[in-house]
Amino acid sequence: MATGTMATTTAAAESGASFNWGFAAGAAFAGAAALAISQYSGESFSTMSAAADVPVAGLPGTNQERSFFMVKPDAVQRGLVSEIIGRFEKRGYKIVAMKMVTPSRELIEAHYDDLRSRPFFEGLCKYMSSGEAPVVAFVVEGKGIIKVGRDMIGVTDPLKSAPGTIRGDTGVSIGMNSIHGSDGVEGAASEIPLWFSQDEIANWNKTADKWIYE
Ligand code: DAT
Ligand code: MG
Repeated sequence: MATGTMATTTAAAESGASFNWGFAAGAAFAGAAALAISQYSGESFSTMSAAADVPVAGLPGTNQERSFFMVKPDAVQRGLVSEIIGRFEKRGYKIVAMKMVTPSRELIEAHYDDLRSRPFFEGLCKYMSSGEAPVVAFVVEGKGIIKVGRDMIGVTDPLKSAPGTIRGDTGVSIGMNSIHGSDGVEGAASEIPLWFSQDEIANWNKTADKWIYE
């Protein structure tokens, strides 16, 4: 049928009879394209910049609270990146930064600086910066994310983490506990800028928020 239509149109075009129809169709197509372009680059998009003013570390206590998370090498190796990050998306949270990193020893030492005196510090740094697998660092934004993020993760030892939590669902070893999450407002405020520069953070408006926040 399409071929027949094409043939008819071509034959008619050759005779000049379909000029007006062709012009009309062309004009309609051009109009649609112009509309699409104006929607894409027009005011409704360019003025959507309310999120632009959120500071890198977020605004604790508001819907723009932010926390830092990292899928650890064990979970990257086991193919759990999407499983872990998907839980935050499903919960309704907004991901505002994400990258895969093979962290240096220096970066890991700075990240775990408060644990320097602990007996497991050396092993922890060696493991996290071994290079045998990267980590996936990401920043999540949303109401209560610092505490809720920790609740979603579970406690430090996966064996003691409740089923339903990330650690409680994915691991059995304390040193291979799938994910890191900032433990408080201060932790988030230091970890987010340690891992991400300002231009690596996407201050975007999530239109689905109107179905998430009442
Ligand atoms: P969390 O990651 O729950 O905030 P933390 O900050 O006390 O726990 O420790 C950082 C990481 O160090 C933890 O995720 C896994 C490792 N770790 C903690 N306690 C440990 C222990 N007793 N033995 C081995 N590794 C440990
Ligand atoms: Mg911690």
